Amino acid sequence: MAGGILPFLLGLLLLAHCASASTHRSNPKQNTEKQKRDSLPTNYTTPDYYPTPNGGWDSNWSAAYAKAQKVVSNMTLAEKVNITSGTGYLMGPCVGQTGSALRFGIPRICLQDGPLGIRNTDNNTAFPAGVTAGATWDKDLIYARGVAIGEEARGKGINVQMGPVVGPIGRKPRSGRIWEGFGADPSLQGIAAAQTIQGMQSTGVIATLKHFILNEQEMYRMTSVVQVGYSSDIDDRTLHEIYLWPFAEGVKAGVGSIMAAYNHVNGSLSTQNSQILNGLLKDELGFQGFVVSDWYAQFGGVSSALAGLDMAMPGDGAIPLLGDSFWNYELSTAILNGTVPLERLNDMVTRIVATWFQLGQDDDYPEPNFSTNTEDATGPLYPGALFSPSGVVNQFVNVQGNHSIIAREVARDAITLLKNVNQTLPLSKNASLSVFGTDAGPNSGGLNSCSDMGCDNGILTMGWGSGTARLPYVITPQQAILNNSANTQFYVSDSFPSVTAAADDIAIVFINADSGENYITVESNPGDRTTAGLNAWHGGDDLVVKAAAKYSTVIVVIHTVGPILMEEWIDLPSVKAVLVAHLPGQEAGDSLTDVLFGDYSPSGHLPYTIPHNEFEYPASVGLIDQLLGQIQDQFTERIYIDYRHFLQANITPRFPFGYGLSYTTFNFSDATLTTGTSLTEYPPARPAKSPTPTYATTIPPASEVAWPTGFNSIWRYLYPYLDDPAAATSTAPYPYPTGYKTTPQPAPRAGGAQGGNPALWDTVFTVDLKVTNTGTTSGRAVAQLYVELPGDTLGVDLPPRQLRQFEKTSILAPGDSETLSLPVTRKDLSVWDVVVQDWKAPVNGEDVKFWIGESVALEDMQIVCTVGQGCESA
Ligand SMILES: *[C@@H]1O[C@H](CO)[C@@H](O)[C@H](O)[C@H]1NC(C)=O
Ligand SMILES: *[C@@H]1O[C@H](CO)[C@@H](O)[C@H](O)[C@H]1NC(C)=O
Ligand SMILES: *[C@@H]1O[C@H](CO)[C@@H](O)[C@H](O)[C@H]1NC(C)=O
Ligand SMILES: *[C@@H]1O[C@H](CO)[C@@H](O)[C@H](O)[C@H]1NC(C)=O
Ligand SMILES: *[C@@H]1O[C@H](CO)[C@@H](O)[C@H](O)[C@H]1NC(C)=O
Ligand SMILES: *[C@@H]1O[C@H](CO)[C@@H](O)[C@H](O)[C@H]1NC(C)=O
Ligand SMILES: *[C@@H]1O[C@H](CO)[C@@H](O)[C@H](O)[C@H]1NC(C)=O
Ligand SMILES: *[C@@H]1O[C@H](CO)[C@@H](O)[C@H](O)[C@H]1NC(C)=O
Ligand SMILES: *[C@@H]1O[C@H](CO)[C@@H](O)[C@H](O)[C@H]1NC(C)=O
Ligand SMILES: CC(=O)N[C@H]1CO[C@H](CO)[C@@H](O)[C@@H]1O
Repeated sequence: MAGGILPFLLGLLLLAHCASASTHRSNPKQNTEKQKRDSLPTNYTTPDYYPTPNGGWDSNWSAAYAKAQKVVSNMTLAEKVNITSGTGYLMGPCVGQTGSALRFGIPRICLQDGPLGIRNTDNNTAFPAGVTAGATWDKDLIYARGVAIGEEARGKGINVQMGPVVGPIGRKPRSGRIWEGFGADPSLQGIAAAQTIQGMQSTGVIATLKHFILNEQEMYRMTSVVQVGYSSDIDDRTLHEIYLWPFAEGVKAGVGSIMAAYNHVNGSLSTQNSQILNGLLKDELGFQGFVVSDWYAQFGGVSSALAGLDMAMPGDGAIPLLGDSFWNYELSTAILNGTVPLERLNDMVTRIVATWFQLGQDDDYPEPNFSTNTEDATGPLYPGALFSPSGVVNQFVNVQGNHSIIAREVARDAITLLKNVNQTLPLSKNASLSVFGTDAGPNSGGLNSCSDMGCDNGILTMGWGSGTARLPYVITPQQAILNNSANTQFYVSDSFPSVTAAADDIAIVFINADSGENYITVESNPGDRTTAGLNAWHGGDDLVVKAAAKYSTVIVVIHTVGPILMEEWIDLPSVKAVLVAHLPGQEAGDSLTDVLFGDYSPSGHLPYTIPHNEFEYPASVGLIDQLLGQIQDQFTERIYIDYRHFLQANITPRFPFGYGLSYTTFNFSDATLTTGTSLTEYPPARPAKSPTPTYATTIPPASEVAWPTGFNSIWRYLYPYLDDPAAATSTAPYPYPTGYKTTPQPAPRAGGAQGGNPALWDTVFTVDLKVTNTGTTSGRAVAQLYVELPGDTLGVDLPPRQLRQFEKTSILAPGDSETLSLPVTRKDLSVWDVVVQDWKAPVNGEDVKFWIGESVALEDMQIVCTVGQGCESA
């Protein structure tokens, strides 16, 4: 989300003042029109999908929906509108909050960022970022990180914690926020998101999977008074096989909320795109929770309600702090005048209340005890109001528990060793070291001196934007190295000093590459890496080259948001070892020295490809920079992103997806292929929907949204109430969107439960194999399973290998073995059939191959299994 988009919004506010503020009130006409899409390429379509399928038909949620139905059936119109609508920017402790229905014990629901810990608070943990969690390839660690984030959210009284991120997926290597998700592959994203969601939600907090969908570039994603946000134009198969895939896994894991993105999809704004919200998410994927808008991503009241939005955040209209809204009092009006069917409002509220029950928040859940707006103990309760009552806003509750342990484990087990000539690593504790680069040291401006981490100064622990958390402290590499080797000289500078190096001196050079969210520009990079490109920042390449000229042994340590170019130095003879430490969070130093000095072998693997240069990517994944008119971002590379492209174009990258060395070596052996559920061309028929809650359909009396007598309202705070409710009732016809209808759509055949037809998750094959540590040091191996599908049989083109499953061993001592089991589902072997609108698989898995190895590259494959023939060494 963009709760910190204040500077951007203030800019808009100024523009709005120059124009006329009244034009930005929700305009009834505007509400129905699709966003302007004159320039949508003619071969993309925006299907309509109405009405919104009601929630509550999946058995996993039936108890929660039954409780919700009792409550919602007794709610007044004002209470219902309260639960769906944010009360305005800066109108409470969290980045967003709804109104309340206290008669039923439902408080103002607090929503807070973000995916790597609690944003803008104190006594919290700054966890490693999503990309770091992905690089561990360790499901248990990813789950444990989710639990810890959930515990911290609950401890601060947050109802809805906004993470994890699977979109952007990493289509564009320069895109600003690819570090918030888990890596450039749908299965890696999906598995990691499901673990994170289950971990977070085990604590009772509602997780938010975001951003739905195709938010693959930061620049121009937002609609402003001067420009409409870009449109991601995509074909149906690519959407299903790449971008929708991790969302399906998240829905299957039971995620409580999903955030609708800023961008358009095929020319229709994400928050009012009935095809993606009603059709794909709520019907095909069977999502039972609620859809929340990204902050200020809502641009129509009626249109967004009809298209399937359930909660508007932060509640204001297009411009904050003007006291206007698309919902709140406008939604009350739209119900009284019959334009938004009462059934739709009932479904919105039921979805939100059912989610609250599903996560057990009716049982002793704390209220917010922190403020995202200030670090002071006391202050205004509603900073957005000119005259606000004051009180205690921060209780400084320490929620860190023992989470530094899990934070360090994730950061350590993500560290990815790319080069290690002649066992340069690990270092001995008394080695004579010279350390270069500001990335080894602290932020010279002070810890957290840049709001939302909007600078690149010192050790890079995370990117910038709303997806950050304040550091309670940071262990810098400098501190941690000093603890391990007193014999170290530090040159915490980005220019190479004049030094004389003895023959056995070792140089460690720290470099980094940063990026973030579009509301902050850092060193001329507006979120996306426009200026820096994929190179190291602050002359990092030059620093390595100069060190390599002076020292015969150079170790490069990289903190990076994503792919980074290394060609200027990777083949220099003195560059002996290279470690990618990703974005480690607060435990940066200790997690690194755990590996540098050999207490642990590195066990991370790249969650993306590292190319030789950017020309190796398809042109269509470059950033689009266009000042006027709506950008049409066509996904013409289709399914061929990251390694899928490199395989298809037959380009050997510098380092392949999944790559990562260890201090030891592993042998995969004794592999067996077991057949499970027999694989038919299409899955068996989906289960029918169970009935959903029903309510009275008569429009409630207008008096239900009259101001309560003696109500002490707060200026600019957003309410459901109307000054003259009777005037809102109307029987005038309403110009509904084209394609609008009220009779339910036939249930899509690919649906049937959370995530889709449950048969898609039948295990159809399992590969078991033995992993043996064949080296002389302890270490952990990752077995990655890639599928090779028969494109001819399926009638589509396909990359030769696609990741579908992985497992990581425990720490294996030299000579020790562990058996890993890699189940493969029906969906893992299927492609999206655009005609039948279902998942299509090769019958009985004929001609399917399973490749198991330590990266996607053929030379890193150890085992290959063929259906009907069994397994052998690759
Ligand atoms: C976008 O347009 C393409 C081409 O017409 C179509 O295949 C696809 O289903 C559309 N997707 C959405 C979400 O509208
Ligand atoms: C709501 O009203 C129903 C009767 O319609 C009643 O049985 C139920 O107890 C009420 N529930 C609450 C939470 O007030
Ligand atoms: C709606 O929520 C506000 C807080 O945002 C609260 O003051 C008001 O009492 C609520 N209205 C009803 C009818 O519960
Ligand atoms: C739409 O047309 C463009 C230009 O011809 C092409 O590159 C793109 O693949 C087409 N998209 C679809 C969904 O057919
Ligand atoms: C949903 O219910 C099924 C069957 O009762 C169960 O196997 C599954 O684990 C449940 N999923 C979730 C996310 O609760
Ligand atoms: C009903 O109210 C909504 C919200 O103000 C408005 O957008 C819509 O145009 C109204 N419908 C009619 C028929 O006036
Ligand atoms: C603040 O957090 C503590 C510990 O989680 C909790 O006990 C308390 O109820 C919270 N404060 C409020 C006002 O809910
Ligand atoms: C952290 O503390 C919890 C209980 O407070 C305990 O269950 C857990 O094992 C501890 N975790 C670690 C990694 O020590
Ligand atoms: C690795 O060590 C061997 C034996 O000491 C030496 O011959 C070789 O040149 C070294 N390789 C590199 C790349 O330094
Ligand atoms: C235990 C702890 O770290 N407490 C800190 C909580 O936050 C306040 C305000 O930032 C600090 O003063 C405490 O030291």
